Amino acid sequence: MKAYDKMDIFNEFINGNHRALARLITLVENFDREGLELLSRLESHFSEKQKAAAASKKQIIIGITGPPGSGKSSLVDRLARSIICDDKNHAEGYVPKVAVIAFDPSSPFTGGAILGDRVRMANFTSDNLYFRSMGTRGSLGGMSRCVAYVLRIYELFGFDFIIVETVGVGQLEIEVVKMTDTTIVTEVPGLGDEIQAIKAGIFEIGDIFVINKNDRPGVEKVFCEINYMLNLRHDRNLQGGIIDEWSVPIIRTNCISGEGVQELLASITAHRDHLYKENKIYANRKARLLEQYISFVKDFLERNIVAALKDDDDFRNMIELGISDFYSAGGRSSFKRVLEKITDELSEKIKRM
Ligand SMILES: Nc1nc2c(ncn2[C@@H]2O[C@H](COP(=O)(O)OP(=O)(O)OP(=O)(O)O)[C@@H](O)[C@H]2O)c(=O)[nH]1
Ligand SMILES: [Mg+2]
Repeated sequence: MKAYDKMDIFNEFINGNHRALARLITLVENFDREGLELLSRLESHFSEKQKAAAASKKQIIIGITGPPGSGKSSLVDRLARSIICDDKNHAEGYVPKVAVIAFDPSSPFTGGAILGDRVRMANFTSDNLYFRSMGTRGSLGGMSRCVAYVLRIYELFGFDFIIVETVGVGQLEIEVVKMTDTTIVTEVPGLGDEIQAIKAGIFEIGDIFVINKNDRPGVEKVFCEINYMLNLRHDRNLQGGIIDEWSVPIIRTNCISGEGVQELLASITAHRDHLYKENKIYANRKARLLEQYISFVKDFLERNIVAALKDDDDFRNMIELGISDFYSAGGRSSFKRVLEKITDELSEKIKRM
């Protein structure tokens, strides 16, 4: 790959070059200082212009989450294909741009198609599609921060549909879902009695439910279970006063035949229009920004404090001496000194940021 210098990435990014986009993401993924500076410059470059453009294009971030193997990647592939290739999804001949970020480098679906740091979807590639896969190594804070950056880069690049596919179940999934405008929860028949999303704690935030693999037996049972849970959720929301007139659809899909995919896309655009109509999209974005700051601060403080603690001679000495009782006056005063010292170090570091 041609080496891009900083200036090139900036200009090429503005010109819509996918390789500049890829370079910037790689830099930011590594928390490279230059990459972050570039991102800041892009933020100022785009600010007002980009906000206006995003609003007129109704840019949206979609999260797809659900149990392993439920067909998330297959759905993303189908959706991207439909958005880009199907004339009926093009207003006034405009072909929307789609960007995907996925966490499944080991998935059989995308596996084997790894090209450098990019993974293409096995079935579908297009100039209007950008696909990026991410490893699942590193701390939760670091990873969610990384996702937040990549989403922001996608927004700045001007993609219309930004899709995040999460892995299995867990904390990262919830963190990621909090960063999206529309959350799609996938379920499949035959996984057992319990709806998987309840276990993961994401049922409450699903905007659209999908029952994929509708070619398999047991679809109606899953439908009834989701429907029942949604009614409970609705009742709770009524009591709690959070009334949202969005009625959560449950869509049956089949990724082998493509059945239901158009209906899913229609629900996605309906939810997008709903968010824009009520100006909820901006409230979402503010909430996302808040989460991003909190996640940044947590990650920053944790990393620095833990490193400074482990490095501190007085602290190590306390451990050596076995001062376990840091509630007692003796332990407390030496521990207090350690904390004061590392706080000073940290504030020096912040000044240099
Ligand atoms: N029968 C049937 N198989 C499907 C359908 N959709 C996807 N599959 C298959 O299910 C398997 C898993 O699909 P993926 O799209 O990789 O599922 P995923 O949720 O992305 O999986 P992970 O990312 O590993 O969690 C693949 O072999 C797909 O071909 C469907 O509608 N019907
Ligand atoms: Mg997948």
